[in-house]
Amino acid sequence: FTTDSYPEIQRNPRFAQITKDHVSYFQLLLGKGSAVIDGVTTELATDDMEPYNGDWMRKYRGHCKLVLKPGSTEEVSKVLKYCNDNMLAVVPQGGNTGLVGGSVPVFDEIVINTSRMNKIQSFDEVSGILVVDAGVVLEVADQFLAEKGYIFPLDLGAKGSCHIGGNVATNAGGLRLLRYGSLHGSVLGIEAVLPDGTIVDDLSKLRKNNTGYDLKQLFIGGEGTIGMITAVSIICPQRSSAVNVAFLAVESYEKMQRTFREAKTQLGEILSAFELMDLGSQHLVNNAQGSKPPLETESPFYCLIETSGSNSDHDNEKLEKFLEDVMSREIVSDGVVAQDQTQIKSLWSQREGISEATAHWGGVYKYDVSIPLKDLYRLVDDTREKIEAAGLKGDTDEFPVLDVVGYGHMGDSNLHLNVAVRRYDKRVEEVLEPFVYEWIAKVQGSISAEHGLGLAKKNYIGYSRSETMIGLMKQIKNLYDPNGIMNPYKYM
Ligand code: FAD
Ligand code: 2HG
Ligand code: ZN
Repeated sequence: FTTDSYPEIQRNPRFAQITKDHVSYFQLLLGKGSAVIDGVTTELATDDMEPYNGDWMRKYRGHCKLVLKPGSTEEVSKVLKYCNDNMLAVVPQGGNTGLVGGSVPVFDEIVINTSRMNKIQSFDEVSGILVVDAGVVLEVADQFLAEKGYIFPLDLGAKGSCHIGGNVATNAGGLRLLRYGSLHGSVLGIEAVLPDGTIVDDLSKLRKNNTGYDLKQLFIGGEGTIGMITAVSIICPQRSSAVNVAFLAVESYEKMQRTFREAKTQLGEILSAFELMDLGSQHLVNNAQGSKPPLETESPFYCLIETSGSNSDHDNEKLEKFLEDVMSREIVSDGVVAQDQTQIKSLWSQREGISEATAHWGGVYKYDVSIPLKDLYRLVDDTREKIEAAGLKGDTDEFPVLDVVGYGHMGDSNLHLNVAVRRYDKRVEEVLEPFVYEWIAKVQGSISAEHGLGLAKKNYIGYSRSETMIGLMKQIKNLYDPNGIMNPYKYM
C-alpha cells in the first residue's frame, strides 16, 4: 500500500469512536454472520479486515474495525439511522473494485457492505426491465439476463466482483457505453436510504416519468456521499445473437480517428464497442499474461471493434466489407477477425487485461480522463516526454517508470493514461501532478470520465468544475447528509 496513513487529512473529531455498546446494537439488529469485527471488544472473534480496508489496487488502506452486512433495506435504514444519531461515519461498499480509493475507509469509518443484499427481485420479459438488490454481482445479473435473451447495458473488466449498487454509485461507463448509453439513461429507478434512515422509494419501472425533479440521478455517480443505494431498476436491451470482434493495427493516432469515423459510418447500428490500445499497453498485457499478441507485426496503435446485431450473415458481410475498405485505403495496416467464442474472449483480454497488467510490476498511476477526440492521445505523448525528460523512465531497475501507456473507450472520448512503475516514487508524482490536471483543464476535458472522484481526485475537482458548481454540490451534500457521516474525506 502506498497510502495507509494520510498525514494531510485529519480525522474529524466530531465522529465517535466505535464502542462495545455500538457493536452490541449492530449484532442484535443484524444477527450472527452479518458483522466482521476486529478489536472492538475482546469477546468477539477477530476476522480479517484486509479485504474491506484495502482497495483493488493496493493503493489505499483504511483502518476500520467494523464491517456491517445488512440483509435488507430496513436493516440498512436502521443501521444508518443509528450511525447518524451516534455520529458514526460510514463507507458504503459493494465489490470494492473502485479505482479512486472511494470504497475503503480513510480512518475507522464503519464499512456497510452490500454482499448480503444479492437478490434479483424481478424481470419483465416483455419490457426488459430488471429490478435487483444493490449487492447483485454484475456478471450474475448478466448471466441471468443471457438466459432470457437480454443483456445488462453495462460491461466492464471487474464484472465478476463489482456490485450493481457500486456500478450505479460510480456511474460506471465501461466497454459498451457507446452502444447502450450511460446509466443516467438506463437506470429507471433507485431505492436508497438517507443517513437519517429515510427510505427513498423511487424504484420506478417507468421509461418516462416527468413528475418533478429526477432525484435518483443524484445517487448515480454520488459515490455513497448522500445515501446508500439498496435497489436498482434498469432497462436492459435485447441480447444480440450475432457478435463479432475485430482487432486492428493502425499506424498513427490520426489514422485511428479515421478508422473510428469509418467504423461509425460503415458499421452503423451494429457497432457496439470501439476500444483504443497503444503498443506499450499491449506489451504490458502480453508480458504480464505470458501471452502472444494477436497480430504478428507491431504497430503503434490497435483498436478492438465489436459489432452486435441480429443477423449473422448481414453483420459478417458488413464487417468484412469495412475491413477490406479500410485496409485497401491504408487506414488500417493489419487486422484479425475472431472466428469463434474463444478467439472473441482472447481478443477482449488484450483490452480488458490492461488495467491489471499495468500494476503488475509494482504499481501504477492511473488517470481516467475525458478529452476532445482530436487531442486525446496527445496527453500520453506529452506525459511520456515529461517523464523521460525527468530521467525517470528506463528498462532497468534503477528507473521507477517502466512505461507511460494510453488506452480506453475511444468511442466515448475516454482515455486511460496509466504510468506503470516498478515502485511508487514521489519524483514521479511531482512530474504527473498537477501537470496532467492542468493539461486536461486547458482542453476543457474532465479529470474523471468514469471512475469518479473518491479520495484520489477529491482535491482536483476544481480543474473540471467551477466554484458555482462545487458550491451547489456542497449544498446538496449538506441537505442530504447534514452530519457528513456518508463516505467522509472524499468527493469534494
Ligand atoms: P465499490 O468499489 O465497492 O465502491 C465504489 C464507490 O461506490 C465507493 O465510493 C462506494 O462508497 C460507493 N458505493 C458502493 N456501493 C454503494 C451503494 N450501494 N450505495 C451507495 N454507494 C455505494 N469503471 C468504469 O467506469 N469502466 C470500466 O471499464 C471499469 N473497468 C474496471 C476494470 C477493473 C479490472 C476494475 C478493478 C475496475 C474497473 N472499473 C471500471 C471501476 C469501477 O468503478 C468499478 O469496477 C465498479 O463500478 C465499482 O463497483 P463496486 O461494487 O466494486 O463498488
Ligand atoms: C478500463 O477501461 C477500466 O479498463 C480501468 O476503466 C482503467 O485501470 C484503468 O486505468
Ligand atoms: Zn474504462
